[in-house]
Amino acid sequence: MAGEARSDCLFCKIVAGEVPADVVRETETTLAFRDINPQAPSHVLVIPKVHHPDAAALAAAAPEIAADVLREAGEVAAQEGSESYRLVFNTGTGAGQTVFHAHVHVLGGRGLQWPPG
Ligand code: DGP
Repeated sequence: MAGEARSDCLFCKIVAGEVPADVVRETETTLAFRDINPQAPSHVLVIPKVHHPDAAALAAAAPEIAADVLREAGEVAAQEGSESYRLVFNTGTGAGQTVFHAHVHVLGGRGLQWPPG
């Protein structure tokens, strides 16, 4: 059920401390940790601690936590010294989503091309 930790979800396991992660920030409702496969010099994922399959589902079910995730994404960028940065929500397999627990990629530390691929 959305909102409850799922035993088959990698990011729920990171929240529970069952899978290690390089955590850079934590709040009551969010966790931020370095992506295992960085696509930029600074590549951090910010996730809600509660399980929702993607960002839109999170925003529909718990808009205040979606706002927490966005606020934390900005805090991560500032902490990383990224004056310019990009937030990415891959949604659906066709867009490259591989982990179905809502998360935002915070990419910085280099120039970022537009449009993205
Ligand atoms: P996405 O492809 O948008 O669903 O992003 C999932 C990201 O999660 C991807 O960039 C790689 C990252 N990732 C996958 N497994 C792990 C892991 O075990 N630890 C960490 N830190 N990141 C992971």
